[in-house]
Amino acid sequence: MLSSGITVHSGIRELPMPRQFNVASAQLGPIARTEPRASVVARMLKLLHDCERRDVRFVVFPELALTTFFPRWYFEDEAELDSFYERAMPNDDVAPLFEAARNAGIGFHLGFAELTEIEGRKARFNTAILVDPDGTIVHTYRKVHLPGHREYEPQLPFQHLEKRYFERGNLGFPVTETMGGQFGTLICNDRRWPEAFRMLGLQGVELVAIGYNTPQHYPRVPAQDRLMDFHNHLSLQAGAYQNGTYVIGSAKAGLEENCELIGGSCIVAPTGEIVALAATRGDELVTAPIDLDRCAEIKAHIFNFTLHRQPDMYDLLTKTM
Ligand code: CDT
Repeated sequence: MLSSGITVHSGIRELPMPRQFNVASAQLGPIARTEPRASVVARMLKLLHDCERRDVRFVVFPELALTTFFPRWYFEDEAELDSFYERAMPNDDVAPLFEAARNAGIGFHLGFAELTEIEGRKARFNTAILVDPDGTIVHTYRKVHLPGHREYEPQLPFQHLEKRYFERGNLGFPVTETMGGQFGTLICNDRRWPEAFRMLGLQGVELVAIGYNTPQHYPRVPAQDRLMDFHNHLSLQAGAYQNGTYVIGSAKAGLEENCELIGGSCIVAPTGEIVALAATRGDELVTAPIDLDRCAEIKAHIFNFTLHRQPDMYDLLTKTM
């Protein structure tokens, strides 16, 4: 059944965009510090071809998907640091992914480190884009919640220097109408913050794409190591349910440069149920059929914001503490 009011122009007559289609989470296994982008893109192309075979219309790749998770090192050489960033998107390295996805009519989400210029200075962001099945970038998000620390901390087994290597995203929490629905993005640590999800929920989001790189070991509170996978799913599932939206979480997983990253890539229904789950910590595609109209089961009832939210009682939420 085609139920959306959104239309596409077929040349013959206007067709509504379908709201039921297959989606995928494209988990990536470890990426070595020296692995060239061309090699990573070749791995992504393989997953994209799996998408074609499984009739997938939208696929989510991880956070910082084109390189190793470089904030685990302290770089003194700025040129070396710069080598992990993209100065243009698309660029020659990722052009084959854009082309293959367009030829296959598949939309995708991609996370990468962005190096740009703002008022004559270098600006670095942890960024994600949505590319529609025509190959157009329809949505850009820059990560707001940057975890970790700014300075080198020699006592740690690995660094987490996102606060040093990125500035806070300056694009807000956009939701974009595309592919028959309302799409939004969060990036890794954002998923732990209910406010970030709610910013999307308040705009009627129906599908949230989230890439992540989450170490299994949390050096500051090692007692939490055993809970890393649980907290990942807890956040993704709560965000989905409390906002009546599909969530696709895609990990960079496995033992990357001596740092074990959790997997658990998954597709979550608006009910909060995981409907597809990765079984490995390597390159793996998980897929599920979705029906964006099912978001209304939650949005029109238990979390009907218009009927039940009490925003005038929430003033503390936006006060600086
Ligand atoms: N990439 C990223 O944001 N990682 C963080 C690690 C925090 S340590 C628990 C995350 O929230 O998964």
